[in-house]
Amino acid sequence: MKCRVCGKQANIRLPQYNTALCKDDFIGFFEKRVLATINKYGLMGAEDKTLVAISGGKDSLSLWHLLGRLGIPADGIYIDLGIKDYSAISFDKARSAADMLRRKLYSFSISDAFAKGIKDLSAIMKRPACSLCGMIKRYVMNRACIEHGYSVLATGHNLDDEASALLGNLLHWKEEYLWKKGVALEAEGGHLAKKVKPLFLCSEKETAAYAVMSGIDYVYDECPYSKGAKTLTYKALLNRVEEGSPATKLAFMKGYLKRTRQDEADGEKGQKSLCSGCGYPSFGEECTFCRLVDRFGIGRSLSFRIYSPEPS
Ligand code: Q46
Ligand code: ZN
Repeated sequence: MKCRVCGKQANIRLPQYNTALCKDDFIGFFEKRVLATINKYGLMGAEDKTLVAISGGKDSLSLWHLLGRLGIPADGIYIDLGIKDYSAISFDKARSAADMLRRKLYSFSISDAFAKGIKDLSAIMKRPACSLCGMIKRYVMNRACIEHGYSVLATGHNLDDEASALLGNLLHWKEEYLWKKGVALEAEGGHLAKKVKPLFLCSEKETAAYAVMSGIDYVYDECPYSKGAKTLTYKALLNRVEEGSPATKLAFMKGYLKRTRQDEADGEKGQKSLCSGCGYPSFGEECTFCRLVDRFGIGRSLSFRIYSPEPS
């Protein structure tokens, strides 16, 4: 198998593009495609200040690294879920990336804030760990953006994440979420930072290959609570379809983006009010995060640790 660009031995086969590439040409190809997504969908511009959601895994660290290579300055934010070894190792990887990129890393610890890790917190709240974790992460990261002057929050969601989530929403006809899975969600009235997904059209396999070929040191283990998640079943299903018909996932999500109706994605904006506790958008009198902190009798101000690598 030869590299389509230089004719040397290829390191990766990409049936969805009907091509095979060597390491260097694959890295260039991947970066160009992400840049094309950023430009095509106007994800971030020179005037933006970007914060990247870092989990310590391949997607988020690849994204952070790649933005650096593209000359797009971005700091990182890490949420410590209080899952013993997994959280400690993940934070380590995030900090090493901050050192390498010479960028700031904000962190927020659930255990410090609530004196409980996500598992105990979910048991007390009688809410699945992932649902609670998602709510806390969305809230805390958005607040970090607003309080620290970042206009854009970039996440490492990849094609497989998005396609499996969309399939799940379609299978269960969750119409309220159907049009909210786009590549960007615009900012709102000084309360919500813009959310973007630059890896939206890159598969999990490509992102993993980019991380390995670029020498990015990431945490290999998945979060222990991801096991058994329905999205994994949908991912496996889509991969089987993809094996027989390469590029199906890409066509599925490109078709979705063409049909995304911003008015529907924005539909909820008008229905939201502002939380009486924190002033951030909420569906009720008080937002879910404020109800959570109230339950634990802790204050509403959030404390972030900021890790700033020494300038080189
Ligand atoms: S939601 Fe669930 Fe993930 Fe949170 S508890 Fe782990 S698996 S990290 S994206
Ligand atoms: Zn609130």
